[in-house]
Amino acid sequence: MNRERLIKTLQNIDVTDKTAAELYREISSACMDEILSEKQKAPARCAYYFSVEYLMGRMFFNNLLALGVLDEAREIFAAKGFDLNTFEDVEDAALGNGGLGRLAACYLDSAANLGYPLNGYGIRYRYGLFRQKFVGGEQVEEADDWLKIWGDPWSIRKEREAREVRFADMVVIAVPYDMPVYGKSVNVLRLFQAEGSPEAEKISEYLYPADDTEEGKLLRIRQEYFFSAAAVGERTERYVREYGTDFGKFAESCVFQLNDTHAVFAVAEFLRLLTKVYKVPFGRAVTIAKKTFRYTNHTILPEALERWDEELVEKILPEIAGILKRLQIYAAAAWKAEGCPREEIVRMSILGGGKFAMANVAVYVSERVNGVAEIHTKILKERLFSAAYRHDPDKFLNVTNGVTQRRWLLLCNEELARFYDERLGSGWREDLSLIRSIDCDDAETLAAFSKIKAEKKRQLAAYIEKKEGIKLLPDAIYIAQVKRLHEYKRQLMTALAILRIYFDLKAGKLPDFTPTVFIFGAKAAGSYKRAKEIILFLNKIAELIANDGEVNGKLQVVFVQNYDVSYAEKIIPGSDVSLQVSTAGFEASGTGNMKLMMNGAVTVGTMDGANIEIVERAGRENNYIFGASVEEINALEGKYDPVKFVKTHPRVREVTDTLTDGTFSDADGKLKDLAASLFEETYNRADHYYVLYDLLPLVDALLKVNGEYRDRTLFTGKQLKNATRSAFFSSDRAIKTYAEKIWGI
Ligand code: 26Q
Repeated sequence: MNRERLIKTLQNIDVTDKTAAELYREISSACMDEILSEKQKAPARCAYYFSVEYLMGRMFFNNLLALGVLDEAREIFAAKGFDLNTFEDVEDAALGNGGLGRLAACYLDSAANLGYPLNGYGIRYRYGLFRQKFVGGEQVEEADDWLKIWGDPWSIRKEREAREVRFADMVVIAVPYDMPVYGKSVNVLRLFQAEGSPEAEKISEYLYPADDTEEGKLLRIRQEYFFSAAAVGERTERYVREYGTDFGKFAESCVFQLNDTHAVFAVAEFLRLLTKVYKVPFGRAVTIAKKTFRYTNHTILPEALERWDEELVEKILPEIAGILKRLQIYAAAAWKAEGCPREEIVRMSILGGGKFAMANVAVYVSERVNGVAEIHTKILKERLFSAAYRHDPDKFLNVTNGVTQRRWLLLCNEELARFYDERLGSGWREDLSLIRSIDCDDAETLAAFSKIKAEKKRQLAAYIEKKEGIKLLPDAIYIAQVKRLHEYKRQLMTALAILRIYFDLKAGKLPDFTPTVFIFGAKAAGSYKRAKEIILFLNKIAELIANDGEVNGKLQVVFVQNYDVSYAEKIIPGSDVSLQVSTAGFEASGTGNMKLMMNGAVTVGTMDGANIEIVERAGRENNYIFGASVEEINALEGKYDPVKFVKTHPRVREVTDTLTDGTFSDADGKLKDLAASLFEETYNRADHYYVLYDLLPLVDALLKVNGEYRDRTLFTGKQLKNATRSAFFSSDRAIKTYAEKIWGI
C-alpha cells in the first residue's frame, strides 16, 4: 500500500454532482485498490475462523483508520465541502446477532493488526439481522436490506473460485465474496453466497435472528453445512494440489477454529473428503482431524446447545450422518479401550437419544477446547463437559474474551484517545497496556477526563434526539444496558428496579436523588415472545415516567430503536454506568461490559462472566457488585419459591403487582405472561433467573451509585480507573493467546 498515492487519489476525487452513495463507493474503491495492491506471501501455516456470524458494523471508518488516512481524508473532503460523517448513514454489515458475531469481528481486526495469518469463513447473508422499530412500544421487525443503497464496495466476488456443495436433494453453488481485513497483514474474510436455483438461494438469504434456539431446523442445518463444506472443500483441495493426498502435513498448514458448534459439520465433511474422496483410512483421518480442529464454547444455556435429529441430517446429508455415526462408534471404542466408565462414555457421546450432540463432536475432535472467561471455563470443566475434562484435562483452557480498542476506543472516542496521546505519546496505540500508567489521582487529569465524559454524553444526547426524537435530561447520570434481549440478562430485573426507584421518588423517600437516565438498547429474537414482552414493559415504564410531572425531571427511561454496532459506538462512550446484571453462571463472558469499561463507565453488575475479571483488575471498590454468586444460586436450587419470597418482601411485591393490576392497562394483558414467568412454572421454573431474589440488592447498588456520583472527584476517579485498567480486555491480548496457546501460528 502506498499512502502518498492513496492521498493523491483522494485529492483527485471530484465531489460535484455526485450522490453520497456514489462518493462512498468511489472513496471505498480507492482504498480497496491500495489494500489489494499489497501482495501477500501465503504463510506456511494459517488459522481459519469458522463462524456463522460476523457483526462487522461499518467498514468505512475502520478501514480508513487502518490505512492511516482517516484524519487526512476528513480534511481533504471537508475542503471540497463534503463531510465524511455523511457516511454515518451507511448501513452496518450486521451479519451477526450479538456477542459471538461481534467477537469474531474484533478477532479479525486484532489478528490483522498484529500480523497473524487468521482468515475467516462464513455466510454472506442477503439480509442481515432485522431492523427494529417500536410501534406502540412493541418491537416490529423489518428486513435488513443492507446492500440496497450503499452497496458493498469492501467485498470482491470471486466467481472463478465458486464451488459446488451437494445435498441429497439439491446442488448449491457457493460463490465466495472476499472482504480484506487490513493491518500489519492483509487477511481475508471469505463469505459464501448460495446460488444456482431459487431453492439454493434461500440458504444464504437470512441470518437466524436467534441467539437461543429457533425453528426452521432444516434450513439451519443447510446453512451450517453449506459454508463449512465450501470452506473445508477449498482448503483440502488446495492442500492436495500442493502436497498430494497423503495429508500427513495437513495439520501443519491449517488450523480450523470452530466459533461455537455452528460449523461442526466441517468435521464430518473433512472426514468424508479424506475417507471417501482421497481414500485415507478412517482412523487416520480422525487422527488428522484431531490435530486440525479447535473449539470455543460461548454458551451453556441448554436450549442453545445444538442437538440435531439423526433423521433430519440423514434426510438431506446421508453421507454426513453416516460419518457421524461411524465417528460415534470409533470414539466409543477408543474411550472403552482407555478404560472410561460406561456413564462417562454416555455423557461424551456424539449420538444419543436419536440426536447428534454437536458440542460433543466438537470436544472429541478438537485438540483444544476453550471457554471465554475464567468462570465460564470452570463451569465447562465442572459441569457441561465434566466427563471429557476428566478424560482429557489438558485439552481445556480459558481465553477470556477481548474487544478491539481500534473500534471501541480510537474510532468511537477520539477525545479519550487524544487524552492518552497528550499524556503518553502515541505508543499506547500499539501497546494498550501503557494506559495503566495514567495517574488517576491527579486533579488536572481527572478534570480533563471528566470534561471528555461530559462531551461524549452531550454527543450521545444529540444523537438520540436526532434518531428517536427524545431529549435526554442534560445533567444526569447515564446508565446503559445494551445487549441482546434475553431473560438471563435480566432486563426485566432492571425494569422492576426502575419502578421501585420511581415509587420511592414519588413517596419522597429519595430527597437527594441525582437525575438519572436509563438507556436501553436490545433486539429480541422474532420468535422470543417473552423477550418482546420485556421490551413492551420497558417502553410502558418509559412512557409512565415521561408523563409524570412529579418525577420526569429526575428519572428518565429511553429504549432506543435498532440497537446495532454503530449505535453502540455512540452509547458506550456516552455512558457513566454499565449494567451487567445476568444471573450468576449464565453469561459466558460478555464483551459490552469490556467496551463500557474501556470508555470509563463503572459497572453495576453480578459476579458473572468477565465482570469478575473486570473488577479484579479495576478494583471492586471502583465498581458496584451485588447479587447472588454462582455458589449461592446453586445452593438455592430447589429451595427458592418466588411466591413465598414476595410475601416477605412487600417492596418487591409492590412492583411486580404493576404487571397485573392495570398500572399499564393499555398493554392489553400482554404483561401477564411476565408475571407468570416470575410466579408460575411455565417453560421454566418460576423465576428461573432469580429476578426477584436479586432485585432489592440491585436497587441498593443503583442508589449507592446515585449517592456517590455527587462526589464528582470520587466518581470520576472510579471511572478513570476503570478506563486505564482495561488493557487486559483488548482483543490483541486475546488473539495473542489464541495464536500462541491454541493455533501455534
Ligand atoms: C443454537 C441452536 C440453534 C440455533 C441457534 C443457536 C445459537 C445461535 C447463536 C446459539 C447461540 C448463539 C450465540 C451465542 C452468543 O452470542 N454467545 C455470547 O458469546 C459472547 C462471545 O463469547 C459472550 O461474551 C456472551 O457472554 C455470550 O452470550
